[in-house]
Amino acid sequence: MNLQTHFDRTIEKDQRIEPRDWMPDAYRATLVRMIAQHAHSEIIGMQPEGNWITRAPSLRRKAILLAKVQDEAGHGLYLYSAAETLGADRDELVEKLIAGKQKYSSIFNYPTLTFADVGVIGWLVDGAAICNQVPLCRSSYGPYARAMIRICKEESFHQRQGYELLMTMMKGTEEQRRMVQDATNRWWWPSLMMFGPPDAESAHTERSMAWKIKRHTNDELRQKFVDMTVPQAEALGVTLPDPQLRWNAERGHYDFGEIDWAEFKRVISGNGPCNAQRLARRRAAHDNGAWVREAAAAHAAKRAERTVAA
Ligand code: BYC
Repeated sequence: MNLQTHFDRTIEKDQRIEPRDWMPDAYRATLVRMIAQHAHSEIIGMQPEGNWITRAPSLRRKAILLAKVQDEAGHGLYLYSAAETLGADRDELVEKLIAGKQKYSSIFNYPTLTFADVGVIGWLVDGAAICNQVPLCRSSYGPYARAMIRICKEESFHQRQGYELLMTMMKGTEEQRRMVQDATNRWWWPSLMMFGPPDAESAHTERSMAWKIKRHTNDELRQKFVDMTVPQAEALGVTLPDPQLRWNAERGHYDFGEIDWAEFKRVISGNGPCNAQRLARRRAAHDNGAWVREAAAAHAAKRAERTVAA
């Protein structure tokens, strides 16, 4: 059977494409782009919260936050490995990230101003990530889909820790409730932007849906997130900063206001509030880690020499 036909049938039957299978070049390139951006997001995503580890208000909160940030490093590593199964070179991907040539999620270019931001990131950012990533567990590329299973389990712990932190703060002082509301106001719209541009302007959705890499469009997932989050905000006692947010019985969904797409474009083109700082930190961490990579390579070379000699 022709290779293309075999590939098409595999997709049609909802079976997985595995690393050694033939695949169209554009399918491979789309996956490398998406998985690399996802890996970079996890790695850059450690910064906004990592910033609060030394300032967590209790030992318990510090232990939880440390665990969460470590999970994100782990997610980045699984994802770089998944990209390597497609023939991508991890060093090259990292170089592209620090040279600003490959994207990471817009959301990580906003500052974390108070400890309430840690809770709101868990609730909204990890909530949006789960909404977007659970369907990726059924993505047509095997290694990506399998990596997403564990990632989603861990994301769900992250979301709950955020919500639990916010519930605790909402039961606290007036000042704490004010902090939660303020953080919600700042993170709500950027969280909606995480799902990407509207479907009509999404360059890759149609192709990626046909290949079953993506299982839902950007707008479908954004709507699902809004519908899921409104009752959570009510239970928490915070107001989502959108006067147009209301239940539409006819559609069976919440209507919501217009997203500021000009802001989204600014952020993804490198001009958000923290883009420069995030990349500078990542570059510095990469440079500081050079000796570790050199030592590991020297050790591997010695072991290989010893094996040959033996
Ligand atoms: N930020 O055609 P479209 C996490 C880009 S990790 C920046 O719709 P696609 C977490 C897009 O790349 C969060 N760029 O693209 C981590 C494309 O540009 P290029 C990341 C964005 O791929 C730690 C262009 O806009 N999640 O949640 O079909 C702690 C056109 O877009 C964004 C993933 O990576 C954005 N928000 O759909 C806590 C999940 N949106 O490449 C949480 C996997 C779009 O043509 N990725 N762009 O230059 C996906 O599901 C899809 O790639 C997206 C975009 C829905 C993000």
